[in-house]
Amino acid sequence: MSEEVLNTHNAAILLSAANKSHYPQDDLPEIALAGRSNVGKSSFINTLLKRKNLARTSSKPGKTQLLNFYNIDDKLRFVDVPGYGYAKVSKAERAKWGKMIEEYLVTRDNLRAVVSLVDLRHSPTAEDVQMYEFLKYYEIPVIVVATKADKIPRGKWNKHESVIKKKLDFDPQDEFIIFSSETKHGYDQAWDSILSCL
Ligand SMILES: Nc1nc2c(ncn2[C@@H]2O[C@H](COP(=O)(O)OP(=O)(O)OP(=O)(O)O)[C@@H](O)[C@H]2O)c(=O)[nH]1
Ligand SMILES: [Mg+2]
Repeated sequence: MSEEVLNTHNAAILLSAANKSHYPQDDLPEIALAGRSNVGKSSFINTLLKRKNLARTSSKPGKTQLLNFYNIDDKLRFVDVPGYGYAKVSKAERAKWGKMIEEYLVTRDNLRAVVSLVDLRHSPTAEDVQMYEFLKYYEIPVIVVATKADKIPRGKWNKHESVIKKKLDFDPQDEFIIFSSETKHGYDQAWDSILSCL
């Protein structure tokens, strides 16, 4: 369990970066959070760190514009990646976003795994599929977290999981976690998977 390995209370935002020149320069392992805007990336970080508002969450999508690096007990970092798929974003902004994410995912030696968040309620979007394919192509370890599980009855979880896996062409070697930031369902499994990637 996480508490034996890391003091998760000792967590704080370290810096925000738009490009490589701003990334922290050391060799601490990093876990990045990727997913559609509003899927619950920041909430996932807050839940894992048992904090209400360390990573800023909002009901207004498209808020996180930079890569936000969170230091966890000087042993690990979470990197909150701005969400994709927000409609009210210009073509130019979208291209800039793509470059920023790609630069981080492809060149960052510290990166140990990407937590790819999808919404358990819905079939993955084209961009969700694209992100998963991208990670597989670059052989970046990926943990798929299907969140907002509290919003559908437990009896339907399996069916929704199957739909998501099918659409993603999910690799059975990867971890798939049903999660809720509301109920904390999946908390232990999420920490176990993350720690096993370090
Ligand atoms: N019911 C429920 N609501 C959630 C859950 N996770 C996140 N939310 C809500 O969904 C909204 C968006 O959550 P965020 O964590 O800000 O999403 P994000 O992926 O960081 O969004 P961007 O930073 O815009 O990309 C907020 O209103 C959260 O409270 C969950 O597991 N269950
Ligand atoms: Mg966010």
